[in-house]
Amino acid sequence: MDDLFPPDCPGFMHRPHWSAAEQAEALAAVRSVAEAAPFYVPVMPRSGRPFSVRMTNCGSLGWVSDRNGYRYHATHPVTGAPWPPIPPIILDVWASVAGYPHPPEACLVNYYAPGAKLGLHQDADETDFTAPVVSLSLGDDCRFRLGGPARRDPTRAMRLVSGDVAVLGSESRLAFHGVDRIYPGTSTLLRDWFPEGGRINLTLRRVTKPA
Ligand code: MD6
Ligand code: FE
Repeated sequence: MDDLFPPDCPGFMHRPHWSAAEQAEALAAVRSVAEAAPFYVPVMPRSGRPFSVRMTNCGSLGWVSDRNGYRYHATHPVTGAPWPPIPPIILDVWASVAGYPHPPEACLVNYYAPGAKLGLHQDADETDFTAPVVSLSLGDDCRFRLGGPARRDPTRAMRLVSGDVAVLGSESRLAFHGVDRIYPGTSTLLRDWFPEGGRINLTLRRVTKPA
């Protein structure tokens, strides 16, 4: 069943957040991030198989994947430069929905071209699981899949649309999740930047325990 706002997933929250004007402003900020830190094609640990999603980051730490594994790193794997700061409009979302008294350190920026997807995974490379992961969507709709803390747990699908926020916190912090597919042509927001459209997802995370 699609399009559920699951009532029975403690710690999971999904709702519209950014207005159309805010989405345009956020997209311009993300575009500036990608000018300083270009999208690159990450590869899976061991196999070296490329992701279909392109990635970049902002914040003091960025999430990277290469043949050696997944980790957080302070610099871009291709340019070697520090990641640009997280734009204020994105930090504001964390401040209003995270319920966590310290700022995020990492903002992973994923770009999905129309055929891209992201397999079922857990966000478990952080050391502070008391902070939620806050996710924002811009551009085309997608089908997001959410399960439980074990890979074999049943999953449900829901549609994330441009401007939505989704939060994985408390009992849902380590829930498996992924993106089954993009629905091409459902948004014009990215048109001036990516003529084929697609979707951008931002995931904000606290990586280290605050001192
Ligand atoms: C995406 N999202 O929406 C991928 N992770 O493109 C994630 O992997 C994710 O939405 C942690 C918390 C929320 C998420
Ligand atoms: Fe994730």
